[in-house]
Amino acid sequence: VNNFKIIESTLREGEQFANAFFDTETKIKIATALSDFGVEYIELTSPVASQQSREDCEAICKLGLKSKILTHVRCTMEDAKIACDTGVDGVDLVIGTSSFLREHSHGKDMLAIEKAAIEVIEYVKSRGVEVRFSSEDSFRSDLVDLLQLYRAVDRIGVNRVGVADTVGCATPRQVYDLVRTLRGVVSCDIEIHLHNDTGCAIANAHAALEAGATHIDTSVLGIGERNGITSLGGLMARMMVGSREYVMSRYKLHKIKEIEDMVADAVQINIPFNNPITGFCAFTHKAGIHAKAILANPSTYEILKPEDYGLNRYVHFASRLTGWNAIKSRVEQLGLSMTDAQVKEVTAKIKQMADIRPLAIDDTDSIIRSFHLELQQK
Ligand code: HCA
Ligand code: CU
Repeated sequence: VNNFKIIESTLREGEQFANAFFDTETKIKIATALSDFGVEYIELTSPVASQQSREDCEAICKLGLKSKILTHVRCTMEDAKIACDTGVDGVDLVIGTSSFLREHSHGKDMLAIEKAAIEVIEYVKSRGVEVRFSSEDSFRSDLVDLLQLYRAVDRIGVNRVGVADTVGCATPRQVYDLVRTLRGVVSCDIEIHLHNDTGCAIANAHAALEAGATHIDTSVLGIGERNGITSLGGLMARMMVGSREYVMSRYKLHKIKEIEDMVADAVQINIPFNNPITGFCAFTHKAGIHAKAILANPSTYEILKPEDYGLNRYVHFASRLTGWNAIKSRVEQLGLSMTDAQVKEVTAKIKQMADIRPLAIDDTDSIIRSFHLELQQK
C-alpha cells in the first residue's frame, strides 16, 4: 500500500468520546498539531450541533492550516448550507442506510435517501466545495441497495464515498470484500470509518487499504463514540511495517507522542500501557534471552524502531528473568567497569533478590554499585 490519506476526526468523532470537552483554544491547538504532523484532512464537528461548534469551525478554517478542513453533517439541505457557509474545504455527508437506522432514526426508504443524496451533493458542488457521501452502518445494510446508492452518487460526481462500520461489527475479511466490491462499482475515492468495539479497527483499516480504499478515518488514541475508532498512532505503527518510505515521507512521526499527550490531557485519560508506539512498555525488553538479542541487534525482537518516533528502547534489568548481558549493559551505563565473570556474579545476586521481592531500578542499581565497591575494597 503506497498511497493513502488520513481524515483525522479527533475534533469530530473524538468529540463524541465520553470524556471529551474541547474549548476553542484546545481545538485550535489540536488542529494545528495535527496539521504540523501532516494529516491531509481534519474533520470538525457539525456547525449545526451548537453555536460554539459553528464559531469554532469558522475559526479553524481561518487559521490557514496545511491540512484541508472538513465538517461532518447530516445529508440535508439545511445542514449542507450551514456547513458550506463556515468556509470549509469539504463537507462530509452522512446518512444511515441499515434497516436499524432507516426505521429507528430518520425513517427514509432507499429511494428517498438517493433523492436526498443527489440534491444535497449537487448543492455542495455548486458551492465549489469538496464533497463526500457516506452511508452510516454500511456493514448491516443491504449490499444491493448500498451499491446502487453509491453508484448513483458516483455517477453525478463526488470526491469520495464513505463506508462506515458504525457499530464495529466487521471483520478484516468483510471489510476487504465490501471495499473490493465497491472498488469495482465506483470510480471516485473510497473512505473508510471503523469503530473498535471488537478490537479490529486497525486491522480493518489495513484490510480496507489492501482492497483499494484511499482515505482512512482516525482519531488520536482512537477516541470516539463508545470505545472509539482506528487510532492515528496505531495506524502509523501498522503502516510503518509495510509502507515505511511512504509513511516517513508524509508524516512527522516524532510528533506522535506530543500529540497523544496533548489529547490525553485534554480528555483526562492516560495513554494505555499497550498503546502502539507510545505505551510505556512499547519498547521495553525483559526476558534475558530477549535482552541479549536486542543488545546485539534490535531487529531480532523489534518490528518498529523507537528512534523513528523520537523514543528510546529500554532493556529491563531489574527482575528474576534478567540475564547477564542486560546487567553488563547497565554496568556500562552506570560508568562502572567489571569483568564478565564479575557481571555474572552480580547478576546472580540480583536474581536472588528478585526472587524474594519486586526490584525497582534504584534497588538494582544499588546492588550493582555496592558489589562494585566491594570489588575495589578487596
Ligand atoms: C455516528 C456517525 C459515524 C459517521 C461515519 C462517517 C459512524 O454514528 O456517529 O461519516 O463515515 O460511525 O457511522 O461516525
Ligand atoms: Cu463513527
